Amino acid sequence: MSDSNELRVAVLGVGVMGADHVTRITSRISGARVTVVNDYVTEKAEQIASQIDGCRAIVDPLDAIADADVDAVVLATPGSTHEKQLLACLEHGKPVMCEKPLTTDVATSLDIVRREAALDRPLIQVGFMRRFDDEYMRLKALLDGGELGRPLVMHCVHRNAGVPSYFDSSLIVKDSLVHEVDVTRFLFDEEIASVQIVTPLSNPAAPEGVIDPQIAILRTVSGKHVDVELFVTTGVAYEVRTEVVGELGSAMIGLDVSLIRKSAPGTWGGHITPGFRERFGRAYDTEIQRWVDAVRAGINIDGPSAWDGYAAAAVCAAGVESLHTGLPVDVQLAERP
Ligand code: ISE
Repeated sequence: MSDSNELRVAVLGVGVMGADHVTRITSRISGARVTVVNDYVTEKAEQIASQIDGCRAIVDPLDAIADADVDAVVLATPGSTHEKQLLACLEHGKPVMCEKPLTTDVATSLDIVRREAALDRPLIQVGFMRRFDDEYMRLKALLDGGELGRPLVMHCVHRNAGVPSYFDSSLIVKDSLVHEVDVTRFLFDEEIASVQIVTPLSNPAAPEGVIDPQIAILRTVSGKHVDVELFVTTGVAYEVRTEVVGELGSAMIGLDVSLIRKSAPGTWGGHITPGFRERFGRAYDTEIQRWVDAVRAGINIDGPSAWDGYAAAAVCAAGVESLHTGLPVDVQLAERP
């Protein structure tokens, strides 16, 4: 760490999420500063570095990880590059906050889990930000407190106004459903045993060949049922709702109820958050602040681990298989190291 005891962070990938993290660390997070940025669009990295005191752009991501001015790494690069970059972080002993996915397939995710397990302490945290959202934290506390009795069923809605042009049907599982996969594991503290993807009539506004909406049905090991409506081309706004039904009652979050306005002629209503950065902005702040604090304290992670990233990948792989067959598919999970 630097003389000022501030954590010196490299942010790799300064597209939408990475640039957001640079702003977050520079202006809202205490105890950390961005000393290195990297992006395959080198001009973008240089332009961002030029706006931050003491920050440099480094062209090669592996050089950025190894750099002597870097104590810890935020990975917001495309998922296909994560495996190599995570291995470099493990090799150099640098704590890393890795945006999902851990890697793009189950085998390489498991390999990362095993390699990390061979070290004396964890280095990898995975960016499932919903665990840091106030509403999800309150729901978790309610469930853990036992006031709803045993949870039996969860209904979820996950809608996006639109998605990038590279999105295909399987990314709706791997990039969108993955959040409800993690939420299920987080709220219920158990693994998911099987996944089924049901495909209703497709939205005519969805790009050619993209099956949207999709309904995911998850069954946990103890038999809890979770259903998720995934609809990523609504053209409306960002909607993420979660309702848990337990033996003694139910609880719902994500109603977007902030200011309700009533006005002539006889209308009332409010605003829906446009996208995930607005809806989960505070959760991202909490996630990064807690990660910075954990790294500075030498604990390195305070949130979802590499195992959580691997388990989510295993569930999504079963989901993609079910997308092709329409049948429930059992999740294959390795022994936890
Ligand atoms: C995106 O990558 C996210 O993480 C968003 O939270 C999710 O709503 C969206 O569907 C994903 O593509």
